[in-house]
Amino acid sequence: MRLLPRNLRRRRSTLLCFLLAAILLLGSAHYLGIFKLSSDLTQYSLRHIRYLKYQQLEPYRTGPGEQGNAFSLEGEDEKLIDDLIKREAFNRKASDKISLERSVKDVRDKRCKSITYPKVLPKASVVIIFHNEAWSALLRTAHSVVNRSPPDLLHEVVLLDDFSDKDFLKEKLETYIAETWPDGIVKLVRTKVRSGLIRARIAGANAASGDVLIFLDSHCEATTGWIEPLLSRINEDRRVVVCPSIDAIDAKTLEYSSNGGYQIGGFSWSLHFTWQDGSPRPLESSNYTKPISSPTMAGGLFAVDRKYFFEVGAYDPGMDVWGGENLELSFRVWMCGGKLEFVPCSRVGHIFRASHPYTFPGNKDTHGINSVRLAEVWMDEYKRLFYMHRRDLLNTDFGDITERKRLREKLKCKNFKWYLDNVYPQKFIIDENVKAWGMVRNTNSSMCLDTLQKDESTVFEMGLFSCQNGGSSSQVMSLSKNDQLRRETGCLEESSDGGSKVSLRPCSDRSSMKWVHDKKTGTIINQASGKCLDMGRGKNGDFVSTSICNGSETQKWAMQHYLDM
Ligand code: LR7
Ligand code: MN
Repeated sequence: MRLLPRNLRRRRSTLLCFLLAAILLLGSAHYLGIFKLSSDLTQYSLRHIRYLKYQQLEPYRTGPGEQGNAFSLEGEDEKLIDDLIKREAFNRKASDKISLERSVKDVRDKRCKSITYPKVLPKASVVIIFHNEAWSALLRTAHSVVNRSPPDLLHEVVLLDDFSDKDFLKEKLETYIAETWPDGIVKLVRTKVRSGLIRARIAGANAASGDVLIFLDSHCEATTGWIEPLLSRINEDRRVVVCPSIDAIDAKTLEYSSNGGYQIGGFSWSLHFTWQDGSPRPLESSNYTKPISSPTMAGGLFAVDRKYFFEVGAYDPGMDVWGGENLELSFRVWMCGGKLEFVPCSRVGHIFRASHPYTFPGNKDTHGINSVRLAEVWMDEYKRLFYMHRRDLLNTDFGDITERKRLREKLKCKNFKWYLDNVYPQKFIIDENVKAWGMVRNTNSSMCLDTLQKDESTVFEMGLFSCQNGGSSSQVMSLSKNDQLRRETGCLEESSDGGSKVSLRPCSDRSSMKWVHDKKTGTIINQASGKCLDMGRGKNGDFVSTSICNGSETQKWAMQHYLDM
């Protein structure tokens, strides 16, 4: 062996000593958690970058769809676009061309902008559930939340994948998230089976650990200042469930448009969600910016204290795929001691799609069956009005509801009548507090007034159809205490243009919408014109009209149930 020169030998041993010391040091450093400290430092600086990004004013951007403007694909074949919209329920191609971080105008009322919220507020876990959502719609939702929430208030964003089978939602999505948000603010969690949106939201809530849960659909855009009013309201009262005001993002052009007005939630007796005018509070009112109580929520967008969400019973895990959970949660929160509100200063856009871009396993009417579960648990004797509209569901197998009934007992919830009287006094109850209700039968024939299944959000001519003996909800009318012949939202009105037809349109106080019915003679006389409701026979079949009262048989009517006249 060749000996090394003495000086080198010395150098080698110093080197060895040095290495040994380094290994010892690193080992103990690791043991003492110093590495963790360094990774914490990295996390810290990543977060710091997000802080800085948040603090910068949103840059003014130009490009497709920027500022929330409409974007149309120039030169694209309209027919192809229509086909795409039919297939995917929105214009995915346009969405794909718009930046994932596009700007949207600050659509808040100016009074909202001068509100200062407490610096310290509970932190939010934003839970976004999705099943086979389009890439750009999903990620634009996530970006809008991260970019427009003060970092101090955002605990995490949970993307809950409800067992999607699209390839791009697998590794590609994982990589995108890891590279885009290296500080881990956005987490991806997946269910192991297709759960449907109700169980998916429960899974999302279970995966979240922030103080407040904020649920969003996977095709939303949060706008400036959206999160502060939600968190601040829950900070004041942890039993309030708060909804942002929901703006529309057009399914074809992706245009963000603010409805600006006051809308709150209602429901129809067939248990569909409906929008209601939120007045009487006028837009000019000084308390415009205050939260406004709402009987129901649309379902997809709301904030709730995380612990309270579970205390009040989360969701009914027996509900499948889509529908009904929004009214169930609304009734339950009110009946069990909580409140439900919309805050006009928090604005979030949602792509309103005309169809569902996903399958319903088993092709079941999940909205119908879920609604039966909610009616059976929460609506007491008022479930009769639901079945009146959905006779087809009377003998459906709706599964086991004992757990939900037990929950209602455990929480000592109030009854549905309390809810109607106190939370939704403006709701018209077809068969209560009215003079008469049921079929309106022309006594001379076996014909009854019938909507002929027309869309009741539009104005249409009232029709006639052979009486179904109470079997068809399209023949149910009520004669109210104030002499309106009405349905849930529409009233019978004599045409104002002097024509003799009668139509059904949104109720108001006009005298052309008032009818005086004489049970003995059978006449139904319009208060404005003094004419009688009449049945005509035309070439195209029977029709309803008004004509000078003449005692003829065609002017005699009887209602199915008389209560108080
Ligand atoms: O099996 C499913 N699994 C899911 O994760 C089916 C759906 N989903 C996801 C889906 O990807 C989406 O993010 O669930 C979310 C809601 O589904 P949508 O967008 O198809 O529902 P919608 O917007 O048509 O319906 C409204 O009513 C539903 C009733 O069950 C839900 O409560 C929706 O959240 C709700 N959306 C809103 O309230 C947005 C505002 C619209 C209004 C009015
Ligand atoms: Mn939606």
